[in-house]
Amino acid sequence: MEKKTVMCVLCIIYTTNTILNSFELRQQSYEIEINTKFVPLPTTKIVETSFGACASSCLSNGVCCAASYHISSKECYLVGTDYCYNKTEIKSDWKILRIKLLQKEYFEMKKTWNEAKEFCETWGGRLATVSSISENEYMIRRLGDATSIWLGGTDLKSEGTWVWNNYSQEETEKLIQPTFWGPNQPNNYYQDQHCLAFFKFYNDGSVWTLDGYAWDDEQCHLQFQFMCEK
Ligand SMILES: [Ca+2]
Repeated sequence: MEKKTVMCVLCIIYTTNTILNSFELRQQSYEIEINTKFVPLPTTKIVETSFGACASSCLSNGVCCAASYHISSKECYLVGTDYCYNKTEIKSDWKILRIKLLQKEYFEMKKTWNEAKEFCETWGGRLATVSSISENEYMIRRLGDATSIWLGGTDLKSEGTWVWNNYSQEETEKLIQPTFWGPNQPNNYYQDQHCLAFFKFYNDGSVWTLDGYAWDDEQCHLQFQFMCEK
C-alpha cells in the first residue's frame, strides 16, 4: 500500500513535468492553484480520473485556457479562451491549471508601426504577438471592421526573417513561429513591406483568396489600427 502511494506520487510528478514541457512549447506560462474555480461558465464539463488528466485535456484542446478539477467528484471543467481573463472565486476541493495568456488590447486610433510600438510601450506592454492558432483566432474575433491592424512582427533587420520585436527583457527578438500569412503573403510589395499586420482579405473568387483576416506584410509608414499586449 505504501509502495503504491509512492508510485502514485511519482506518477503525479511525471504528469506535471509532461504538462510543463508541453506548455513551454506553447511559449506561455501556467500556474496551478488550489481551492479556486474559474467563473463564469460556459465551460466544457468532462469526467477525468485525475487532475493531471484534466490538465492534459486542457493543454491538448486548442482553445482551452484553464482547467478546473473537483478533487472528490472528479469533475473536470475546461474553460475556453474567450473566458480566460475572468476572475476566479474561492471554492473548496477545487484544483485549477490556469494558462496565463497575455492580455490583448485593440486600439482603434491609427498610427504608423513605429508610433504604435511606442504607444504600446508607454501603455506598459508591447505590440501584440501570436504564438498559436487558437491565440490567432482569439485575436481575430476581437477585431472590428478595420482593414489592417499592426502586430509586433518585422523583417526590417533582415529581409524575409520575421521576428517579434522587443519580445521580452531576456530575448529582444524572437523568430516568428508559427505563421498565419494570407494568400501570397509576405510579398514585400514595392520591396518596402517590413511590418506585420492583420489584413482583412476578401474573396474575389480567384484561387488564392480567402474571406477574412490573415497576416500581411505592409509598409511600416502607413497608419493602421493596432493591438498591444501586456
Ligand atoms: Ca504584403
